[in-house]
Amino acid sequence: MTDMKQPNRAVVQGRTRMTPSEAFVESLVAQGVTDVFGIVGSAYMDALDIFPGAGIRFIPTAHEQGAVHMADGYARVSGRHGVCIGQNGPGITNFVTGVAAAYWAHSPVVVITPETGSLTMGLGGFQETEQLPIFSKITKYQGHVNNPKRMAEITSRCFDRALLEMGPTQLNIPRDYFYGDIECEIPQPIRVGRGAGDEAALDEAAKLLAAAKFPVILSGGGVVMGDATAEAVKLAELLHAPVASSYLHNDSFPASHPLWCGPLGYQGSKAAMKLIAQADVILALGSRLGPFGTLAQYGLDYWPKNAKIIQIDADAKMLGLVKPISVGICGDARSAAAALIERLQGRALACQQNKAERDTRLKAERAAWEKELDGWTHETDAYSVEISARSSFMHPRQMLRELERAMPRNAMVSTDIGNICSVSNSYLRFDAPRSMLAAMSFGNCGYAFPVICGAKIAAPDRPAIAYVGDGAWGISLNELLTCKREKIGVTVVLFNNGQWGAEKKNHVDFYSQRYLGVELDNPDWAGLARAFGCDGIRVDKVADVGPALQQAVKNQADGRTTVLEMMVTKELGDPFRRDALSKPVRHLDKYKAYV
Ligand SMILES: Cc1ncc(C[n+]2csc(CCOP(=O)(O)OP(=O)(O)O)c2C)c(N)n1
Ligand SMILES: [Mg+2]
Repeated sequence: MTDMKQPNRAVVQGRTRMTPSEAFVESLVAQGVTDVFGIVGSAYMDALDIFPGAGIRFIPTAHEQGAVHMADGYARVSGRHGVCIGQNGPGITNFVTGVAAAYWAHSPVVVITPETGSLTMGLGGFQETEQLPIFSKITKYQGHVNNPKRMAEITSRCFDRALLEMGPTQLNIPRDYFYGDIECEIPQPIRVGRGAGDEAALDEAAKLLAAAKFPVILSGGGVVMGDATAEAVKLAELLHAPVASSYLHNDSFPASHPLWCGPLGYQGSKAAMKLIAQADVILALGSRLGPFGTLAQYGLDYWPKNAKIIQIDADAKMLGLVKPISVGICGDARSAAAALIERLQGRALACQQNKAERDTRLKAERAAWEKELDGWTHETDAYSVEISARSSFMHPRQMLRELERAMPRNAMVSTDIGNICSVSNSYLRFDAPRSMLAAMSFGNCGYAFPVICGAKIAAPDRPAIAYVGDGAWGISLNELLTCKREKIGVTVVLFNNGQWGAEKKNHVDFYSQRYLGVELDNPDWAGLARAFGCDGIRVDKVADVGPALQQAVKNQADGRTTVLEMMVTKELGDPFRRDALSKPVRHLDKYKAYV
């Protein structure tokens, strides 16, 4: 017998007799898995038992939703699979929100769902539900082990497909199929590169860029996921093109670069919006051009009506889906950008002629936006001015600017869904990719904290910070238990405004301040963190923000999580869904007052 304390990462070679549990675990090792998140359950205990021998760490979480989010954060930061597992039935249904979030974050998460036993399925025994239909619309692939002999094959396919399609896959395993004797070979991982895309389309794109008088690059999540930052920078420099980031992908272009303009979309950069509005050619590099991300903001309807759009995306189905395009290229952002550089280098470019003039415009827009942000210390609408006058707490924008100043190098920041988290978009700047972990298009409150925990496990040496509103905190704070037990040292910047602010803003703007279900009655959050065995610091002065953040980040080195309870006023920034709300209309007499 081997030493139980010594993990062995060498995968068994050739056709070999083993149990399905062994085939499953060996397949995880073959795919490079070192960490699995979940809550323990009898359904898969036979496999879990041998994780230590395979060198796989099991990270027990407080809630299965937390486990998926952690796997998501882990995947987004490492570029490798995130993996989660749970008990059949309720453990698996607890995964749902996390899987939907990972789907829209394009995270290669493998969701392992042990199922009720094959011999009792349909009889309504214990913890039984059909687990495939539940995830059918939020996974890229669903593998069902329909015979224990296929355990290794189907397990491996779920891993291959998660990376191929950049999204969650489900591995569904009837729980009795972990037992028995099988003979099988552990498959090698299959990794397929997409390359740069169609030659003719690349030629056409190069022609448009060479003729462009005001090209603008829109760098998207594909630049981050495709490790294409260096190519994006080179292409931007070649064209001397301003670079806007797509919504919530602020880490897709280095903020310290002179061509950086900041993000488009909700609470994004006016400089980016005003510059892209002038473009005659837009190169959308690694972006699906999601509809929410290009909505008008600050009264600026900035998406140019007549510009030619070149769209590069690794998923062919995204090309031209949302915005009309001139050229669509299905390719990896890095290879496609390199192919364009090759075609444009040494060629006469129309945009070289007005380079100086374009540069002046770029610098002016950047400077104007910074100046505006410097002066924008609080919200100026009537509600915000009145409500904050009654408070001695910090203005959210002042606090966010201060956090920006104090942000440690190479930090990873996750952001939740809420009014202050949204406003933070203007103040989140990164030099490295895989640094911004926003709740993406699924938009669920409760995302940021577990995600940063997973990110920290993937990158223990990087500062890990979550921005969370107090409402969203109530959904997710249970994972403090995991931080304490597993010694995961992260920093939670908790915005205490005593309300579900983002929704309250709709009451202010559209429902004549008829507040319903938006007030919170908070405990002492910093004290509560200490009760969990973590650190808690209450901050109510702007001058204390930086030192508190530095202290909290220092605590991370000792595996200590700190909650910074930021006392802020109740003022509120622009609403999320101005696009989707309208003033109430009531026809029935009994509701006539509700307008
Ligand atoms: C799981 C989930 N439930 C409800 C919502 C709707 N929602 C969006 S923002 C928001 C308020 C967030 O409040 P808080 O976390 O306190 O942040 P704040 O807006 O106050 O900054 C709510 C309830 C959501 N996005 N996700
Ligand atoms: Mg709040």
